[in-house]
Amino acid sequence: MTPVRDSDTMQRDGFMTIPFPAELCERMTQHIHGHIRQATDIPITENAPVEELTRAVARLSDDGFVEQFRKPLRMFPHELGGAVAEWIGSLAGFLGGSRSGINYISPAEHDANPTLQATSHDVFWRCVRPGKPDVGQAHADFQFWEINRGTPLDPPSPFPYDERWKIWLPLLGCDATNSLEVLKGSHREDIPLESIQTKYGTKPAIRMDWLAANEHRFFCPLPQFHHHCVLFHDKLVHRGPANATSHLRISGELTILLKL
Ligand SMILES: O=C(O)CCC(=O)C(=O)O
Repeated sequence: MTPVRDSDTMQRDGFMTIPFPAELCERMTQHIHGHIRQATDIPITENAPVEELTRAVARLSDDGFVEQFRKPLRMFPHELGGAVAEWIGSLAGFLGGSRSGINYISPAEHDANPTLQATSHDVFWRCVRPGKPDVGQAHADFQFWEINRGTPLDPPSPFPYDERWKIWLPLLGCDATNSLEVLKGSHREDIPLESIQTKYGTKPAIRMDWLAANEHRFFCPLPQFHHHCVLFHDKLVHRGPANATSHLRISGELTILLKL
């Protein structure tokens, strides 16, 4: 079988969907339930549906949400991140490399969440509230690596690598209207990249006129949301849309480091 990185689909489109282990999805979902229970102090039930989680999170003020749902607090615990990294490590041949893994959390993230370790893997989740500005601008992920290089947000890697790939995983409340959107083939295009200053620091962006001209090309690539994820190129333009549903959208993310 042709490895993913050499496949016609990946070369042409820059993304594909692949299965994600159900057992890991289950553990991730359980952890998120626990975080929401603890952050809101509301005794939500075991396996609570997303509507119940939504009502609990809605009790937080906007400032309370930002404080309790900062990225360092949205990292999966050391052991669970390690289990995900083990699965990613088993994909090296499938992806087309000799070794695959996940970067560690950055020193700044470790400082902000001492329950993690310096060698905890950077596997995290995202919570987008309905009707709130909880999403960033369209970007390509390599922009983050360039912006953060040499700063306390620069994540160490367990081994020298040649390529980075990304995984986006739907976990709770995800559908085609509120989930990752990609711009097919954009990893091979010359994109007018920018960086912008926000209250959360320097963030990647793309020139507005280029985005407006390409708006019609964004689409959600997931044909199904259960135990499947999007695997995409580090240079693929993508975004998380604002959440116009009535419930939370909760998804997982990680970067794959690939040694050829
Ligand atoms: O889920 C989102 O809102 C954004 C996702 C994203 O930017 C990413 O996976 O790199």
